[in-house]
Amino acid sequence: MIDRCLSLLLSEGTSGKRTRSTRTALAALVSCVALQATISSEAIEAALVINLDFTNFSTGAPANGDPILGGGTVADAQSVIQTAASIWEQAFANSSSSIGWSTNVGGTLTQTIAVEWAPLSGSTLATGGTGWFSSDGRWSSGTLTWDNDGSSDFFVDATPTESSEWNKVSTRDLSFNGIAMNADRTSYDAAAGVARSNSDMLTVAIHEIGHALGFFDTFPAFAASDLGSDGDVDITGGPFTNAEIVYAGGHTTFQMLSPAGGDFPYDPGGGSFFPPANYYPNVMGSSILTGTRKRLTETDIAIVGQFLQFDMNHVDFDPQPVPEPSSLAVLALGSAALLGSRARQRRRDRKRRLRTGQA
Ligand SMILES: [Ca+2]
Ligand SMILES: [Ca+2]
Ligand SMILES: [Ca+2]
Ligand SMILES: [Zn+2]
Repeated sequence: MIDRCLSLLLSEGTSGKRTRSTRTALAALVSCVALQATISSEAIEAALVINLDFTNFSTGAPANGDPILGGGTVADAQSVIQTAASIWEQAFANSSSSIGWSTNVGGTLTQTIAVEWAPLSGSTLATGGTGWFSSDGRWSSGTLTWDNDGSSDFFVDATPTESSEWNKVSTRDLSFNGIAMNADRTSYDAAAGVARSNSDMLTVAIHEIGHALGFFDTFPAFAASDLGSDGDVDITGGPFTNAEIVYAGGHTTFQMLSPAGGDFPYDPGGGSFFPPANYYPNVMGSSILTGTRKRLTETDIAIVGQFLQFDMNHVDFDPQPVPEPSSLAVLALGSAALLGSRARQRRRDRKRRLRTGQA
């Protein structure tokens, strides 16, 4: 199937004139790409598909080796962001969503996120958001924008599916309305180097993709998940039924004491950082400590699963990073979704747009 798509593309590209057969070939290519996307989705049993659009990712990107990239490369950064998306997908890979959106086909939700660079003010490392269609509240395309004005420095992990750069992991629970939930999967105490002195790009990417999935209080589906509109998301299904998780704006608000030992986020002896008394332990808290990595916790996943109405009995609350199926499949998925996205944008100009959040 992939070979056939490629050959159609090549024959179209080498044709001098737009003949009838060329148009037929082009139409076949589009449907072929769409079919390919379906096949890929089924292969990984995905109920959440995140298409990252890197079309403009090179524009404004720091040069390879720039301090913003922690000395890494733009290609490494792209790989880190793809890994972040795959972790979110993995959480819901074996579940299905019952949300009543016209685009929810067979319980699978698909979101396309444009990834780009721009100067961001203050301490903002990146922003993530989505617009939505006022007719039924569903997603329009999302955005993920990285700070490139020199005030943010990232650790771009060349091996983003493992966290051997850190020596310790804090894994702890908190009680939410009497329901114990994991709220902390923080790696800390990194060896000297960019992982210790910079902000972990994988963590920031997971956080911002959370926003692009609708994690902010003005997104209709999120707002509806707060029963009583009293500042907590109410979990109504699965192992954490009856949990109530506090939030404000686009972030959870619960904090946790730093792990004991004086080496959080790493041994401050001689360093310029100091361990705070408490911190936001989960990914969707409002800030990240330099020198730490956060994995998705049960709290982050439960909130997203709740407002996107996934079957919470089949959610993976401890998703592990997995490699993307193949770069070719990812590219095909991206182009298929991009075509649809642009068409929808032309048709609908009452789209509301919101950007929110900072890591
Ligand atoms: Ca900045
Ligand atoms: Ca690593
Ligand atoms: Ca509530
Ligand atoms: Zn945020």
